[in-house]
Amino acid sequence: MEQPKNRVFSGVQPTGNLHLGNYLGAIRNFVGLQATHECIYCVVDMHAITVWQDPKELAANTREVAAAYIASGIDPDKHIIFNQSKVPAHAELAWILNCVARIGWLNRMTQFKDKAGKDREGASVGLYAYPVLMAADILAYRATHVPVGEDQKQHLELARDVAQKFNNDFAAPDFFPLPEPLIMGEATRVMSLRDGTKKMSKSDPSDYSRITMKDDADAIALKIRKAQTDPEPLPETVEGLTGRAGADNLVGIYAALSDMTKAEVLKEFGGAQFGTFKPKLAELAVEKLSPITSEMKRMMDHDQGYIDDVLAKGAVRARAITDPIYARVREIVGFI
Ligand code: AQP
Repeated sequence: MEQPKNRVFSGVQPTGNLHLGNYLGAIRNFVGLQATHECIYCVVDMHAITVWQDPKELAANTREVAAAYIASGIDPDKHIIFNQSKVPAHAELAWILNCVARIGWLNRMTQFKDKAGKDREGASVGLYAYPVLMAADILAYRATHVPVGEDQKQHLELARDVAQKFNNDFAAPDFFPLPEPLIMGEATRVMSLRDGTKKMSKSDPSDYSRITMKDDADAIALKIRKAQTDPEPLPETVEGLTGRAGADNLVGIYAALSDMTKAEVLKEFGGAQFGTFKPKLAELAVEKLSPITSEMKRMMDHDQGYIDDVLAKGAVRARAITDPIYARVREIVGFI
């Protein structure tokens, strides 16, 4: 079976509040990879239900992530956009890989510890096994590259360990490629606007912690104006951002949105007060996000049929890739 060389797989959970971190850490990079790679972009609805989701909201959020992909510039005719639950190989391979992965490996996953919090006994089994499903998502396509934000690095390492152990256990050298993480750009970990030491996240109770892909220009400007900073002016160098998490975060966001480095941003704004910098950042964020936001809104309000069509056709094309790979996995494992 021929091994693809440049096959990209990645996904976003349809858990609502899609935010600037998801865009800069993931979706924007998905767009850029289309020119050089064969890309498969998934709305990972099976991951979403590892914590409770209202079924109606899950369906709406699934369409919304697909709309965000398309509005950001992913071409569903050239590449594949689909939702995970439509392709059975994800769940089927995940079971086999659950039997390959070790409990000790999963016990080290920091995201489970963060998400389960103090009530570990009350967390779902799915939340615990989430990284193995993620390994199955990638390996079901024998994908070679996975663009993700920095928070997913540990899960990617686990996917590589699972792939390696499968290949060793079943004496199938190189059957699964060891997928490479692609952690790209100046905003691989966008932080909360309320607390520069915490990741910007969908589940933060404060709306002011994140800029969402649904925010209008006024909301974006207000959230940036209220973003936590300090009284000092911006430093002249990147080293000067050390210990200034809020400032570092805003400079990183500006850099990513303008395709500059942080050093270049500070060359332009070093010495400026936040009263000057924040309106410039708001202007830039509105300029970059509002065409995406309005196209997403148009699709969600008037063209849900198109979104559903993209997801259905994408699933058929995704299955055409996973079917022969999973058939080979069955043979390797000894299923008749
Ligand atoms: N703050 C972030 N900065 C950069 N990248 C980020 N990503 C998430 N947050 C940031 C990247 O976005 C992609 C999709 O993420 P996800 O929806 O699958 O899951 P997540 O990491 O759990 O997202 P959230 O927003 O942080 O949700 P909650 O609040 O549920 O924990 C991934 O590539 C991720 O790295």
